[in-house]
Amino acid sequence: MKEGARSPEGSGLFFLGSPTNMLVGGWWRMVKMDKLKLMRTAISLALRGEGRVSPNPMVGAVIYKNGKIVSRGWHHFFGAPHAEIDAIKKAKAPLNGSFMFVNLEPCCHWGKTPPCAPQIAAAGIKKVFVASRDPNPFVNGRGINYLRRKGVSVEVGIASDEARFINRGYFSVFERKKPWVILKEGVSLDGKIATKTGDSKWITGKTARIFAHYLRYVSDIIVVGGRTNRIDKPRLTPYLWMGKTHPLGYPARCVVTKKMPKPGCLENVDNSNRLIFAVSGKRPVKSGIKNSANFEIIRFSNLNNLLGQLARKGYNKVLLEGGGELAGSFFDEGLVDEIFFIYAPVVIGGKKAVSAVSGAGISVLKKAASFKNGSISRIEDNFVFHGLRDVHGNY
Ligand code: AOF
Ligand code: ZN
Repeated sequence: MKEGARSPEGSGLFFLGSPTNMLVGGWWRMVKMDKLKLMRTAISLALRGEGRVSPNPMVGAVIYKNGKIVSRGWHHFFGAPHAEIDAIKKAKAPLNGSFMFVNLEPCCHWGKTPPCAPQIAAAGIKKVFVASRDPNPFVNGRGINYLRRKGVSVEVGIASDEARFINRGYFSVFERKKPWVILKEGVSLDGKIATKTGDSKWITGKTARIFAHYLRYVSDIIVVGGRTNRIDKPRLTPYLWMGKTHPLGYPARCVVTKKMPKPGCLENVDNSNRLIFAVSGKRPVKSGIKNSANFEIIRFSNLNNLLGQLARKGYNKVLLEGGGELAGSFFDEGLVDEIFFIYAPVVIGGKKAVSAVSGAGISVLKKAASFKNGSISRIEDNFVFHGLRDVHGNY
């Protein structure tokens, strides 16, 4: 099958095992192996690492033998064994002649952990189904070639769109040299994020806010504008979401501002999540605050340049959380990839009330940022619009 193509449902016809197997296991095991379903199982295992593996990708692996799944593995957290090794280690019986389904090409390089491909070959796995190549230049095709050289067949491309989507931040950093940018807005029906006096707590309901914290949890860095930071003093941590912590203290936080931070304006530096002040302009840093393990001041020339710096620091997925100026600037530069607009059933009104998106805006409608694959879901009284910018072909 062509790399990158979707596989049709149940396309794999495999005759598994010997006649004895047929008698022991039932005739149905001989009939077909549903490759798409097995790959989707691998993808759902990968998602168990959500919020804990970045900047690594989420990876899941299924081992299938004699018509059934004999082991399941995933990359649990950053620095932990890779999915394939987790699955191989958990298997209770020899794996010779088995099939592996994994959503990312097995690696063949030494990172924090040893390479997976040699261990797959050594386990006697006969064929590996890979959803997508690993864009990491240390891997990118070499894992597949290694396996083939060792006599393991490899088929690439099953559910590749789904596999790329779950790791869209990871793919974005390698392919576009910038993180994937998600904008989250909690808005009134008339598109306001605060009243004319600046009152903004809270527009959306409690459960919708828990969902917003889930979005924080699965992001690598949360970005806000300087004004929002000064006025709202948001903690920018997923404190409403009860997920296990990330070994590197993700999500980090980033305040994008024109003003150098002054000592005393850093209420939110006092916890373990890293805080970056990104100050526009190139002049050398003079702020009276020293960089530390948890705090850093960086300079940037434009937002694209800022995103490049964040990608190089290991942040694959950026969550923008306001205010309207910041969201507007990202739209003006065409840098928003995905949005979650959470609408509360209220109207705020007022010319001076703060809009969700300001910036320069556009002058003709055909230039409006539009979204594809939009979906609407309901959280209690709130409605969430989720969409991807329609410029993306492949995520
Ligand atoms: C896999 N399976 O489960 C993952 C892979 O520092 P390390 O050893 O954790 O290696 C990180 C790199 O390994 C990462 O950048 C990506 O290329 C690959 N991730 N590969 O075969 C996995 N997490
Ligand atoms: Zn690996």
